[in-house]
Amino acid sequence: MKSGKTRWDTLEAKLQKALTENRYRHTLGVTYTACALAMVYGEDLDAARTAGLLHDCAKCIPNSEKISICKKKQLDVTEFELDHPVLLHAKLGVFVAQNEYGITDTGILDAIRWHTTGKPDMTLLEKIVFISDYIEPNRTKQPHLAEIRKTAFADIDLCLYMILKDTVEYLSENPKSMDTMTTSAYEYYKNVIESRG
Ligand code: DGI
Ligand code: FE
Ligand code: FE
Repeated sequence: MKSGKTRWDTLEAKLQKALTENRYRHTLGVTYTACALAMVYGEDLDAARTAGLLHDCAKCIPNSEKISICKKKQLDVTEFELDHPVLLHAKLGVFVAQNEYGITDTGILDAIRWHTTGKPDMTLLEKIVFISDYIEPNRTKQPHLAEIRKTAFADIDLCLYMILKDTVEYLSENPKSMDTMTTSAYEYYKNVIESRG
């Protein structure tokens, strides 16, 4: 007799073990937010769901271990990322998603890769995961959340710009900690919005 377990059950059970309770709750929040955005903008639902579930799969690995895995596996990380381990879980997440969760879809892997900093000219899936990470219902601390949440479902590029603007502002208290990709993502979407006229 079949167990009735779907691949979602298996994936969720594995993630629940790899993450803290709060991180798992956040992960589910990102996942259903990503699914809702995929419905609005016509992204593949299974891809959005998988990327949402896995975006923080490396987040709960202790920082020292994050750094040692990156070095041991010769992952292409910058000195800047090694100095700011908060940034490492995105790149390491790609490695973990490939090696521990069997993900081969490059669109999903790229959405995991860019979910923290964003980047210029993101794919729809990259945008969906980046935005969902910021607006999922368990988030409470960021400014302008109500407006940003509403905009996510109405104007996706404007929403990206709003998030990147607030992120750059938040990080500018400590400008040396800003990754160049965060800055270029912000500049890119600022230009997209301003060139609309
Ligand atoms: O992993 P999460 O907590 O769900 O979210 P995340 O992957 O977006 O990481 C959150 C942190 O990343 C948030 O505090 C802002 C920070 N961040 C984004 N861009 C940069 C950055 N931190 C640094 N140091 N530099 C950046 O360019
Ligand atoms: Fe993250
Ligand atoms: Fe996250």
